[in-house]
Amino acid sequence: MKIINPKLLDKFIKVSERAAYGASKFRGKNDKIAADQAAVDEMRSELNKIEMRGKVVIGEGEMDEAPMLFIGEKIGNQQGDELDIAVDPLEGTNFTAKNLPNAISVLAVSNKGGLLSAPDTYMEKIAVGTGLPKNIIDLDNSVEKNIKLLAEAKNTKPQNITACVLKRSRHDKIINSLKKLNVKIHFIDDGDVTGVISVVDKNSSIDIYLGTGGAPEGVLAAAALDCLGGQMQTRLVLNNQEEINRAKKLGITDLNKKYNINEMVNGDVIFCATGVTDGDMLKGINYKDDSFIASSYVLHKSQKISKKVTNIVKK
Ligand code: VTB
Repeated sequence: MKIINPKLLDKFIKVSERAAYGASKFRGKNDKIAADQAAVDEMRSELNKIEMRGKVVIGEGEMDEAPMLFIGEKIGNQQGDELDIAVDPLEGTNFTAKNLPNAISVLAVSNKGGLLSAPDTYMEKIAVGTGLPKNIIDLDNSVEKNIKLLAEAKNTKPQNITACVLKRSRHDKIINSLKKLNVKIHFIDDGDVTGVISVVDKNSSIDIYLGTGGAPEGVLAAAALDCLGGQMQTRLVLNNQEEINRAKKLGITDLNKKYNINEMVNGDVIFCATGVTDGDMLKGINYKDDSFIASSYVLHKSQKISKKVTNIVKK
């Protein structure tokens, strides 16, 4: 496997730290757009300091709809290794605007071609943690079948399983099936990157994530699970010709493909997430004189690095 230069790790941590700091200035200010913009500005300027020939493969949107960090944008100083970057400068714009838990700034890095270039559409997602038989869950199984298989593998009953689901009306059918099985449901309002990662988090009681959320967030979560050893399966939801065209433009030919992690993430990968507001996984940004304190979740697959880092950074 071609390794991503480990020396770059600290630089990428700095990127998500600065983005989180940018967004943190807008906590509780009821302005999602300003919060997102501040995160984007900080993230982009920090990325451009890094010695790399970087390209955004998942970003703020396609070229005609996003002025910055658009899909295809070249970043870095255009010297050094060719890297692909997936970014979500602010995952949880609502959380930030309302100063609610679980807003994060997040990015993933691979060698060129190592991340699925997903369109900004919806994606069906299902994920479970480590230590389970391979391919235990499948998007084409009924909810009942997936839960029963998971309960069996965990040597327990469905009523002892906890599922994480985005609170959306499109999930009513899933929610009804879970309720019939007496599965405990952990609802989230937004932030399914954290939701998916919670299946591998030892401090969380979540056993399975299921539902439909953003495709970009799906690839970011896959990058984290790839380092941590969980299982995930996804499928793009393309509702109309316009979405189909966008997917095709990004090189997707099989529109109904079910992706396993290794089809979304190929080879070495780095994942960095920094808390904006306090959350289940990370503490939010804290201000201290002319500095800020940032806590981040950092993964580097080839180096087997999985750590939480707290840094004091000059504003
Ligand atoms: C999720 C979640 C995001 O969008 O992907 C969700 O992770 C899905 O979209 O934090 P809808 O809000 O349209 O249902 C977010 O909630 C916001 O980007």
